[in-house]
Amino acid sequence: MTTDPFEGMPKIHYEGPDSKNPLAYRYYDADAEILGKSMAEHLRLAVCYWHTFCWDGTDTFGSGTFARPWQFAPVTQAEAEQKLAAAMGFVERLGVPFFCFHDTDVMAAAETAQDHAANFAAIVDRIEEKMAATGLQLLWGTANLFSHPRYIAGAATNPDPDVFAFAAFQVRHCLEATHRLNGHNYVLWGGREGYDTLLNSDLGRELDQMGRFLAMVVEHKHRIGFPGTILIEPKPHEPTKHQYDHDVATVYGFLKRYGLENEIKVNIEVNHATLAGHSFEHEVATAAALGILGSIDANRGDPQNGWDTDQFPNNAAELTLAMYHILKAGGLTTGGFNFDAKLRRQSIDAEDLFHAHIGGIDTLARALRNAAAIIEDGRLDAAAKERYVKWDGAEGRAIMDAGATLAGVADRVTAENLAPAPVSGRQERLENLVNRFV
Ligand code: XLS
Ligand code: NI
Ligand code: NI
Repeated sequence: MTTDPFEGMPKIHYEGPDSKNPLAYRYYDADAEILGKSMAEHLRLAVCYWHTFCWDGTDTFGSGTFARPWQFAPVTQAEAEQKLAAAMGFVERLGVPFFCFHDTDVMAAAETAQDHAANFAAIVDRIEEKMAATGLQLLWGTANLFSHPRYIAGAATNPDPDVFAFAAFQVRHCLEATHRLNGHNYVLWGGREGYDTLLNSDLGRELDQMGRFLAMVVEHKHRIGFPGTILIEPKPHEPTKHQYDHDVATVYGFLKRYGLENEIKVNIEVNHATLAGHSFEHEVATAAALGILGSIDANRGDPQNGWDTDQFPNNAAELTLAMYHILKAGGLTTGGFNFDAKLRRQSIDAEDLFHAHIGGIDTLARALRNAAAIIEDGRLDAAAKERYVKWDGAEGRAIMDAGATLAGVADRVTAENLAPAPVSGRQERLENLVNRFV
């Protein structure tokens, strides 16, 4: 069996917007400079292991449809190595710098803790060699704390402390491996950290368990000297009825409560934002305002379907405002854009993997170009600033001053006969302005 299932597939290059070649970028020009940084530095693109190299097309109603020889859960070390070769061959051809994985995506199957540690360590050695040979980098690692039946009732929030311990075991190994592989971040998505019914769940106790777990992860990060960022990935539900890391604002409240707001940031996934009833740009703007913007899982939902369809992004207009907020926040630092996205089940050709990623990358690149043009134009930012101009003046500063009192502020209303007049929010005018750039 060949170790390179993409033999014959070309390396993907930028050919510009007029190119008719479906296997070329039309907007993503890695070295092109946008607002003082290359597109590659802005986007920090990553391919994910789980959807792109593990999921075989299985859905609730049917079995796998992808006859890709390397696309199955690896049972043996040889299979794990075959998958690794396929994965790195693909990422290299796309010309993106990063990849992401769950521990269980990359390693040979394991039932016991001993086997888990041994099998994971064996493949991490190979990953390290591959990274050295190819120059590819790890955007983030994460432990799968939701697929194995032991996590049926959650990991850290499980009623059984032995399951908490098992989760600690997996995260310890995965965090240490991520450190060894110079990963830029470590992600925690609380897949089953929530409940199916409140009839059997002690919500307060489970939140305390989760707070404890995260504090331990942070303590271990410092103990081993991992310089990357710890990220929580919010999602409102699925597979649970309710997930505790519901959305960015909920995560921030949780971090505050457990004193972790300066230690942990968020990995925002587009489809999770929309499942929570928010726009993606709302989640980005909220994280930026709270100082916890970390990284992005790029994908999209289906407006008619209420689940995490994880499709590849294909609408640059829709992503432009989110990109605008990311740029205004100073960009992603240790984070990047990871394609947590999967093909549709009928996209059975290996070549379909290329089209999906090329389309997603070009969509992000186009949104980045649009957002940069809006910033260079300056009118949108000026309009928003103009609305608050009085807050920078004497009246606003007097209110924000720590010594200001309700009575003192109130007295000014009568003393100065205040009669503030409403001002237009000019929403349609601003919408038209944005539409000039998308
Ligand atoms: C699932 C999540 C998951 C995380 C990593 O909905 O998006 O894929 O990104 O565990
Ligand atoms: Ni995700
Ligand atoms: Ni998701």
